[in-house]
Amino acid sequence: MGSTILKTDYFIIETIFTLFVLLLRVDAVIIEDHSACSQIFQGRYGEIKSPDYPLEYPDNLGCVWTIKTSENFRIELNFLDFELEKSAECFDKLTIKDGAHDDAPTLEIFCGDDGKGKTVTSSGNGLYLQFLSDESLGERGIYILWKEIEKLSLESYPEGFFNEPWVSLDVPANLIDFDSGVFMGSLWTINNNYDVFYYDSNQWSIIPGKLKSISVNQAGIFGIDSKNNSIYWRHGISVTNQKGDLWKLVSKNKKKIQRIESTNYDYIYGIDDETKMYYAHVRDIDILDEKWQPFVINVENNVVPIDSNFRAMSCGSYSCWIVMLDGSVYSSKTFLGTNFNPNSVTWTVSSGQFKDISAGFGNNIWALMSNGDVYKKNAATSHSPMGGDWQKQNFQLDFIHAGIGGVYGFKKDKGFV
Ligand SMILES: [Ca+2]
Repeated sequence: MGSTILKTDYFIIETIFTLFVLLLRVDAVIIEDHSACSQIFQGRYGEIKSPDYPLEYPDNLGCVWTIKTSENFRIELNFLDFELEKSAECFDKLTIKDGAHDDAPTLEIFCGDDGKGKTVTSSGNGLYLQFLSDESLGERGIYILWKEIEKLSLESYPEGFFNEPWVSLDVPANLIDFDSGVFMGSLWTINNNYDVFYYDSNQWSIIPGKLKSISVNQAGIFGIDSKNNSIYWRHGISVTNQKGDLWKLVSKNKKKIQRIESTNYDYIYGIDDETKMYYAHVRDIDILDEKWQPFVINVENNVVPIDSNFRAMSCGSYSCWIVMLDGSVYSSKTFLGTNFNPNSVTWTVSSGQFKDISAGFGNNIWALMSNGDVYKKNAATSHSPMGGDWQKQNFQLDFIHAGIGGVYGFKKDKGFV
């Protein structure tokens, strides 16, 4: 009974917090003025959204977003969403300049859905973004997370970001699943009692609910109830509401999904109790049971498509990686992009004793072998989605995850970030 009362308390606290955030948001809407959509961003990280996002942005915009971070840092932009008017002529466009002023050199010009899923890095501590819309037709717009990253020489950069010394982090005991949040430093995890924990880059708090699998992407936090197998979702994530709204029941889980995964894009994946995998777009989350599509992959030199014996999967910025029950790995040879369809690309297989793979934002892919050995690939890009060769690392782990704030490794109850 004691634990039930505790749960209720958390629920009330969370409800009050949610109402408070809603009030703040209403205020923000009232003061919004589209003629003044330009903003200057400073600090260590933040988010940029086009006016009215995720609703259609207005016509005739000329927004300038300037980002300035500390000396000796660079800025990384992660494009969580990007949908502008579709036109070969770039009627609506985002121009990114490598410095905090208009006459800095142009890094990228994105229109249509060019920017979606992309990562853009500055060479210095300033960026200038100009978003222009013409006099007709809009789309959902732009949602970018930005963060400062350590400035390194270009020669060492592909190694650099994930090559810093491991930092020790206390974590709840007996973890069974783990994912990093959308915001830098935030973490979600569950233990072998199915308790849910959230880390806000400062301290752990317990979240109501009992889950056996958890996964986070920009569309929210997805969890599978440990008792009745239902799928729950927290959406409404923002800088002021990093834990998202309250859990919402979205599916009774007729497919009997046991492990849920989500990616940098708009898709979620589930592996059922017969090792078959399914995928769905997050816009269909409320009718998930009807919308799961079988995940079937066509492998080069192999006539029969693969439709089962899946153990784990991870999609990074450039490629997807699937670990099979026999320890081999399938990877997508071409960039899967935002209109994800696993049947539309060719997959290649590598044999081995893989236990798990994690491909997050950025150019690196991390693999954990069943004996605890850790391997890393560098230099994955949209032109070379699979990156370079696997390189053995000089440490062993029980669990690994590449996320937005870095790479997280665990050895028994000891956590490292
Ligand atoms: Ca337009």
